[in-house]
Amino acid sequence: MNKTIYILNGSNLNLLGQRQPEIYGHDTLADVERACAAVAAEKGFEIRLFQSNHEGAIIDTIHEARHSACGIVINPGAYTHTSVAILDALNAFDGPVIECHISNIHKREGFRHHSYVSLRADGVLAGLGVEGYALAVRRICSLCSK
Ligand code: CA2
Repeated sequence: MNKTIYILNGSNLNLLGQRQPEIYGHDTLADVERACAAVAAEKGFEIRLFQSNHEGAIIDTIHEARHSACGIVINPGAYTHTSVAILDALNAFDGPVIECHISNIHKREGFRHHSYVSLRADGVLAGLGVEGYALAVRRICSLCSK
């Protein structure tokens, strides 16, 4: 069985740790990658972390995941609230999907309260900071070990 977990990040998340630390904290995506790789390795899995500001590139990577990943952790950034296309791509993926938001989107502006991706996600984390990613990876490991 495939033991790779894809960790997909959407728009502006390349800026993590560089701006707005009061909302998103001080850790960078490289820190997220290290934390997730450590959790995955404990369980005998590996990760591939990907970030893009382009919706189509995220969709292409979800298509790639159909053949290369056992599960997906996804923080689509603002595409969460707008992208039927990312939802459609995730609906073509057979494994578990966990949606992860650094901030608590339900405590923020009304336009962040709706997520298209939640219509597909098997679980949703929001407001746990970047620690949410490693928790999501742990959950994917457990779902992919059944
Ligand atoms: O809380 C989250 O993880 C979000 O997915 C982050 C998105 C936002 O549009 C969603 O509503 C909630 C924004 C990501 C922007 O990331 C930045 C990180 C550091 C500095 C600037 C932007």
